[in-house]
Amino acid sequence: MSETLENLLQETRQFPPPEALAANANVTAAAYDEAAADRLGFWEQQAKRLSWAKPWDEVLDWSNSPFAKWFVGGELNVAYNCLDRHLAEGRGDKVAIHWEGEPGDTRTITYADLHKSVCQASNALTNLGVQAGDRVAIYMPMIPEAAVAMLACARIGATHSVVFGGFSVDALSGRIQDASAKVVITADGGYRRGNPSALKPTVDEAVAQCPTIEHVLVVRRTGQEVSWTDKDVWWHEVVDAADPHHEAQPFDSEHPLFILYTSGTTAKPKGILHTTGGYLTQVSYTHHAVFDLKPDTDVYWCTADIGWVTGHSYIVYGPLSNGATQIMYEGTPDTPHKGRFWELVEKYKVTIIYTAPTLIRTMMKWGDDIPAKFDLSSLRLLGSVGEPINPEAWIWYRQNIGRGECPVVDTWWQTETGGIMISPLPGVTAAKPGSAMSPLPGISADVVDDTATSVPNGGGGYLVLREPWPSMLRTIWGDDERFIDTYWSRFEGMYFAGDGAKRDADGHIWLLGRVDDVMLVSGHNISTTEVESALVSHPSVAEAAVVGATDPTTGQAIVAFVILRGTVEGGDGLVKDLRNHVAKTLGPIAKPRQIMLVPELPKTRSGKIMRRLLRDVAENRSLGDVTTLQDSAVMDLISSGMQGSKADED
Ligand code: 6R9
Repeated sequence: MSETLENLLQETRQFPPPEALAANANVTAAAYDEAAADRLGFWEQQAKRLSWAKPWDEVLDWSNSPFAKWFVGGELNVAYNCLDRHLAEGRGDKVAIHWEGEPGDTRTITYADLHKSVCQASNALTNLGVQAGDRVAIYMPMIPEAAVAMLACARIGATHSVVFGGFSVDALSGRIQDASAKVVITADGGYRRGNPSALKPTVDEAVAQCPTIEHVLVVRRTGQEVSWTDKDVWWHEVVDAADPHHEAQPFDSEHPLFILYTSGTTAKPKGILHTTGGYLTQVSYTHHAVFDLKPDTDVYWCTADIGWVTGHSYIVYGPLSNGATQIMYEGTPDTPHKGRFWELVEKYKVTIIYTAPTLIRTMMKWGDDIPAKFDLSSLRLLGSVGEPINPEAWIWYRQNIGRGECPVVDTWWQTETGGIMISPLPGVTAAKPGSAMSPLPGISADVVDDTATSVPNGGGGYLVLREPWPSMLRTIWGDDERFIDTYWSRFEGMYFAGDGAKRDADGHIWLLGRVDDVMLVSGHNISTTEVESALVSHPSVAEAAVVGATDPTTGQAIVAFVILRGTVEGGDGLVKDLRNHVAKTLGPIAKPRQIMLVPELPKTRSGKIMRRLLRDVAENRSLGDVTTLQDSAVMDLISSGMQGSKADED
């Protein structure tokens, strides 16, 4: 990307917080002032929301940057903070998790129940020879035992590495080997799309390539037949029989809590390392601040999988440290019907939901009539994470899920940042649809140009973080050099996130997608996000992905892949209409050369659009690696459609 990113999309709608929410908000505008006046003092205040066995001597040691130490010398136990503390305060009978299996089986788990299971699992892991500092791989469906396994590791100081339950043998064995894990915790399988989906065979194959694994701890979920080796032990035999008493030992604030791998598209996955005190401080505070959680009355639901950072920070550690009551759902949103999510909101009277733009756009495609069938009146706050949310999807979410009343918080962060960094505060911010708005109190985010100079309002460039933050990654597991090269070498003294962003006329931040995806059309840098948002603002469009394809006259030309809303019919007339709509919304420079109407888009398993594959299609190349794709058949569908279409030039 050269100097700046073009700033094409204008959005003037703005939605102030509901008065009642603002009047009772957990966090008010004063937090911005306090943090601005004394950033470290502010984070110290937030750390005090937790229970520490030993206080820290120093808030931040940045002398060996970019290797940070937060709350230096302090000691705490993460599981104690998520469980024992609530029991000690008389909240043992409060529901921690309303779990719903895909087939409709349910479990209600109180904080006392969860504490007991975690203590038993801690003792069982200790009996299997796991000690503080050892690594444990977790490869599980979305069942309560996944959270129990993570918390048990945290409790005994073992570092967990959760691997998404849909990943392949190679992905699992590569991650086990990289971290030299000693134990894998898994299940026979889980339910997905109405059927049991096996996990154990993948683990068996992976473990055969991983000599460091001493034991495999297996939860029985589906009852599928499994083959058994002498390393395997059943969870119901060793955990359920274990002593329910376990004294949590405090660990150093910088003790490694977990490794989570981010899969770049081609390179070897990076093992992002998070530690104890700073991580818990920030995820706990941001969950309290951004979701305005009232633990006594709210029913919170984050729809992410535990295999992603969102599941770590906003299913397990943030909500449980705050004593939340939450929903955990095993399956897919369309099983057995497309209203399953809204049925669950109605059933459990969910008040706060946190989901991804991909899901919101899928719901738009399925049609407004589906959520309209359910009573969603319990909802009071809606969150979004994972990709830029197009303004029209934001509005759809607020109108159709939030009755036109609920604030929407668009939260920007990454596996590497550990917790939310840029987001509205629901009781303070008058949010604009499509904007993550402002850095949270205590966070120094900026948008800079090529020379690391802040861009003025109205300009676009690179999103950077200028100051360290408590839940920042500490390194890439086993590769400090790569940590420095990847994140700290593009701009001197700053963390570069890899995302493009712009600042609007009021200084609010808009995420514009990965800088690798930025298109260069006749000398203009155009963000994929803005063109996609312009397409989604057409009433016929539910979802869009755009890429820059090599073009003899303009350098790159914009090629768009579009999914229509439920009942809309495609055709040449519509395609022409869409191209004109983009030109009208963003200017002629952004008019797509070509628009393909497609039934699906290629997405990663966490729901992010894989533009790389679409670029291959648009440039008629053979497809690269598709193993991280959610559904590889999608690409065949798109490629075959593409061959039949001619470049549709003006
Ligand atoms: C939490 C998570 C991180 C990347 C990030 C950015 C994109 C996430 C976003 C967003 C625009 C938001 N991203 N949230 N883009 N607006 N609210 O998703 O972590 O899986 O590591 O992905 O996701 O591109 O850099 P992770």
